[in-house]
Amino acid sequence: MTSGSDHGGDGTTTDSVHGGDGMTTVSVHGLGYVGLPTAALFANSGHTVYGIDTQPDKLDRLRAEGADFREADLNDYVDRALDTGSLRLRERPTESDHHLICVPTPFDHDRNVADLSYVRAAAEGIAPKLRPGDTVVVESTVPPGTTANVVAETLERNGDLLRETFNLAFCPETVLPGSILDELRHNDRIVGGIDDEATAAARDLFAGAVDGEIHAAPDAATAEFAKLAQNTHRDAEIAIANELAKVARDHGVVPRPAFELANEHPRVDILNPGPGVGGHCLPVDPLYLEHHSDHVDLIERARVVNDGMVDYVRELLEDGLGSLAGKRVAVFGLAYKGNVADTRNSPAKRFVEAVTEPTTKVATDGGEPAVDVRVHDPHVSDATADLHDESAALDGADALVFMTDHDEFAELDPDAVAEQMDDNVVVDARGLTDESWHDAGLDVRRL
Ligand code: SAJ
Repeated sequence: MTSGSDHGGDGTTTDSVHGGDGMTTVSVHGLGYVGLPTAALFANSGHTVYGIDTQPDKLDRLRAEGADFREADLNDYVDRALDTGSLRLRERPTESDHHLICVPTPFDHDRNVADLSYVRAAAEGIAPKLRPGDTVVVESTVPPGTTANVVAETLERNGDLLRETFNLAFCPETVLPGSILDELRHNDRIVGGIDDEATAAARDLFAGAVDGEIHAAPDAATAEFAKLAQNTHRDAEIAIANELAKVARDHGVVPRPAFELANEHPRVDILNPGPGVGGHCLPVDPLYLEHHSDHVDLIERARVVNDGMVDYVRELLEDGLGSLAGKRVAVFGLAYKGNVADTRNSPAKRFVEAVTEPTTKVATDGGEPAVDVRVHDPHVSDATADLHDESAALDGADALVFMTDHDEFAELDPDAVAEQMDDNVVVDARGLTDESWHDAGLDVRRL
């Protein structure tokens, strides 16, 4: 696809005038899986949007091939914005009425802090282009206080304006891999500015583009905290489900049917147990709360419980097989959750490492691992992963472990699976099996 949208070169131009019909210019800094859909959202809402990314390769690919999300409707949505010229790609910041910061904020595990270098770099780039009355909105997940301190100071230090003269707010992204477009358009949003004017400016901007309600926070730090609280709460809820699942099994009770019954109570909603929590949000966001607080306790325990599920799944496998030595294990699912291709922080990846780590290897003449792990994931095309197709993974396997709840796995025929396997151990960490798997002669251990 050739985008007619971007003859403009590198963005050193100042072609960002207010649209005559009241629509404005919006710059989106960082065209990742949040930034690019966000840029398309504003472009398809009548704004002229500059999509800014420091990686020229990414921009070239986008211009040539369009978007390549695993959601066809989202690709069409982005490509439409590129084709009509309402979304223009740039390598460097340009003047704009609004600037949205959508860059990554990874956790720096060595220093035990959020890595804000990309946020700082984006603010440094915006500062010289900022005009009085312009609005800057941080969407990247950040520790409370970042917008009003780090971002405000960076903008002031690198430009000519004092914070009173521009609007600065935080509005957390809400996209859910697998249904990005739907969530982007319909979710409620929270906005919190460094003053009331900034809150109002950010609220008006988002109100014009999303169908959901816009909730004004008293300030930016409250909005930042609310975002972290959402994912921290979910992580802790999954942790209680995981702990209850282990306790249930200790009592000889299969967890999920017990949870379904418990959830009949109007105020009980136990989530699904599983092999742990992956993705780039839930395993990371709770860590951002630890900074500047001595009261983090349960939150930290939840992380430990969820991270420990990989070892628990491995124990279930070892229980079934007796020993892993010399066994062939089919692992179904490498993605961090069902029906997505994303493997970031995936429990499945850690599980594969855990069962093939040196302590479980038995030295052979060739020094090969004694466990033959064959991973199958129809959604993942990760060149670094050693993936097998379904029958190559299953043929002659002693055990099958479900690590991801892809729809394809729920449709497997247990009799055919039993036929293909050598031994009959199945570890189901995702609730994909039912009684018919026992009836097929398989020894199923379920979470
Ligand atoms: N998981 C379970 N049991 C469950 C639900 C999830 O084990 O009952 C696991 C999943 O398998 C996965 C992990 O948790 O490994 C996270 O999956 P998820 O679907 O809960 O969340 P994410 O990380 O894909 O997206 C989250 C969402 N946050 C909340 O639901 C509060 C999403 O709405 C946010 O937009 C996103 O984080 C984000 O960007 O912050």
